[in-house]
Amino acid sequence: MSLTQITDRLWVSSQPDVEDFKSYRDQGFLSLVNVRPEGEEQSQPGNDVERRASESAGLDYTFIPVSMTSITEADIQAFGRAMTEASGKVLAHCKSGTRALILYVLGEVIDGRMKDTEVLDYGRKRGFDVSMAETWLRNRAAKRPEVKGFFDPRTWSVQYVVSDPDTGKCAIIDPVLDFDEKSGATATKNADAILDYIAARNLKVEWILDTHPHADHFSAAQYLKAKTGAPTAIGDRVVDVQKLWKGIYNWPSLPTDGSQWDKLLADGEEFTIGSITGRAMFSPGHTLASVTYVIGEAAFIHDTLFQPDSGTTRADFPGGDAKALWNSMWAILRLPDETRLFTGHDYQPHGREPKWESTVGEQKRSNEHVVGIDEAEFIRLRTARDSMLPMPKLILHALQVNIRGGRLPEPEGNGRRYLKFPLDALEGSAW
Ligand SMILES: N[C@@H](CCC(=O)N[C@@H](CS)C(=O)NCC(=O)O)C(=O)O
Ligand SMILES: [Fe+2]
Repeated sequence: MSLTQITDRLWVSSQPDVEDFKSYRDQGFLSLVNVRPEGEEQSQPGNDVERRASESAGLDYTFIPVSMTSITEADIQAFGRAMTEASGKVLAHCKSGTRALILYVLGEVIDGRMKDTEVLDYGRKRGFDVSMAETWLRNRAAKRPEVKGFFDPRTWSVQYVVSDPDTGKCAIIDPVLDFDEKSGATATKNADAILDYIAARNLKVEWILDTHPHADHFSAAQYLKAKTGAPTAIGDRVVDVQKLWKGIYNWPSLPTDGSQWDKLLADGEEFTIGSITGRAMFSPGHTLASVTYVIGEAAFIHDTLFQPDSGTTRADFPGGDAKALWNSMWAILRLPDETRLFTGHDYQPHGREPKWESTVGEQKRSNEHVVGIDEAEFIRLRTARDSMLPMPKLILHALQVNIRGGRLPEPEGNGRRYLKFPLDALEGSAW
């Protein structure tokens, strides 16, 4: 097995033997990236073995499982992160080394350091056929809208900027306002990263959309509205969520008419992002008000389906319903097979890098909560799993902000804002 040097930092190779990991460390490698999905071949050691062998050899380890046809921008971002975070030489491998090199060159093209016309030659000079990278770039150029995901590792949330390449108009979906529950501090790091992206591309924000009132993070909708002037919107059933939580918080002065948003979208209602049409598709189950945004040939499905290796979302919050979730999930799966699906969370099973894009076809082929599962079985497995899950740590913090469209509580006389917690109001306690 030979290593091929790509840059002064990156080497790629075919499947290495875990016995050799220590010698790689001795040769100055500090980081190992495995891009092979589990079970490609019987002889491959697999993620767990490689992770343990890396740790004991003193190598950082990153797991980005991809097949030639399943590479997404999240994988390319993860590869780039593994490269920038490594403080020295990186060895990336798959079966032959080609996929590892493809992830690298795609990152170079996306970040503007390589031209797409240079890709084939770059690979050939190093002994690899990277024509799949060219195909990937061609497919991407043909897709509308352009979608950029921003992963928040604190809450495992994915925020999106969805833009129309023809007009430079965009929407922001499910932005996160940072909150540190231990200190009570708030910050705008996530939202500012989105604003930086928008400014760098000279995009104009037409909509700030939330898919539902989130139970695990504050929405940054109000902050972004103040910064961009764009209107906020959510599904019109949010009024039912407001009524429900108004009772839980004993909050008589809370208006429950949705007036905290600029626009309430009805089921099927359309909106535009430049020349692209979007549509709100009612998707209850996780919450009473959840919506999927179908924008061009992409759908933002948030907390219905996760990535195919992670099943579906929970349906046990107040107002949640497993049967409604089943119906919502199948309404999404009846979209055309090639529809790109963008999920709202990724909980990184087996320590793989975060991922957020799939297609209807992939979900139907491989999601464990879809394949071979009927409605009764889904409700049974969903309810059984939900009964084991603790409440999200920020549910009581987040709802009182998010049912007001992402507004923090008004400051009190001393200028400070305070949250309020009902005691013994929710099921799902830790004992
Ligand atoms: N550990 C997380 C869990 C958050 C959570 O419950 N997320 C919801 C979506 S808002 C979910 O569906 N989780 C699925 C799961 O945990 O299996 C937290 O405390 O914030
Ligand atoms: Fe959620």
